[in-house]
Amino acid sequence: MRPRRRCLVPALVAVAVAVSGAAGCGDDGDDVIPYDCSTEPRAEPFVPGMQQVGAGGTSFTLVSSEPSPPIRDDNRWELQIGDGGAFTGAVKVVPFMPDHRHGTPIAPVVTPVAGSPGRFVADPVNLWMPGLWDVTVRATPAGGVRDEVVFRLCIDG
Ligand SMILES: [Cu+2]
Repeated sequence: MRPRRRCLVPALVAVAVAVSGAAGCGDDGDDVIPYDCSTEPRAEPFVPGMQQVGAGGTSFTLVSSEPSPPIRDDNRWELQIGDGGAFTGAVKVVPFMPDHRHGTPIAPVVTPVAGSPGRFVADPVNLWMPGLWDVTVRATPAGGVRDEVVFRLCIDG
């Protein structure tokens, strides 16, 4: 089901509005376009420790979210790449709204957790609009082949 839109703003304009912080369509706290995740069959329910395996065989675990479940706005995610703690390399997190064809104006900063191989923190995961989000987690091991998964989550609002 596609969300009802109270106003039709091209995605780029909506992102620009979000970046500028100006009140506008869907940006003002009192004027959020509502979205009922209980009627969204495409999303996976958020569960701490939820895991997916990429086409290349790499496991991706969404260990935790703060807040939990993720909310509309900034979230801090902890991720585990690989099972054996052997992963070293680069991790990228890319949130995207497939229904609206836009991402997020604030790129998550992904930082390895010292002393915990394969463990990363992504902050902020800025899910700024209620609705369906595809959050791609992409891992490129040092000297290896890139693998990725998509966590498809619904943000109530
Ligand atoms: Cu959107």
